[in-house]
Amino acid sequence: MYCPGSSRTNRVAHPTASRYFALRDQFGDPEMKVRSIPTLHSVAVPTASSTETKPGIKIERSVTQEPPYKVILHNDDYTPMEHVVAVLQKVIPRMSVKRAVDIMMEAHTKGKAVATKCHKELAELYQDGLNNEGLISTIEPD
Ligand code: TYC
Repeated sequence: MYCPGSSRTNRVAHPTASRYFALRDQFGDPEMKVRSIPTLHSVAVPTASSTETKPGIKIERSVTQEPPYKVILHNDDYTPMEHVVAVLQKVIPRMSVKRAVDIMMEAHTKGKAVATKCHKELAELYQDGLNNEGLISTIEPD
């Protein structure tokens, strides 16, 4: 959601947040694109668009050729589980408590878990966000 000047969006204080906003200004809001396009990897720079017409409604869709990346969360022996869940929710948009708990438990029991999949630049942003909050994450091509 683009809300210029909104008090909810601090554009300078947090390095991860300000990089997010810079990317969003450059490419548009990835959250909006996910909502409007029902494909998994459609959060990057639109490289094509199509216009579909239903009675009285025009739907513009964009698609991307960006290759998908996995953001992988790694277990550690010291971070409290509640912190892991809170950080996942803070850093990754639309992360529900249930999904965050599932990801945290998978990392806890198996050593690692895929936190999300997205295009490379966004994956790097999420990796930085998780690691800056004390978690261990890596990215790799899907
Ligand atoms: N293993 C941690 C604990 O027992 C919890 C934890 C889960 C830490 C997942 C990191 O990615 C992680 N407190």
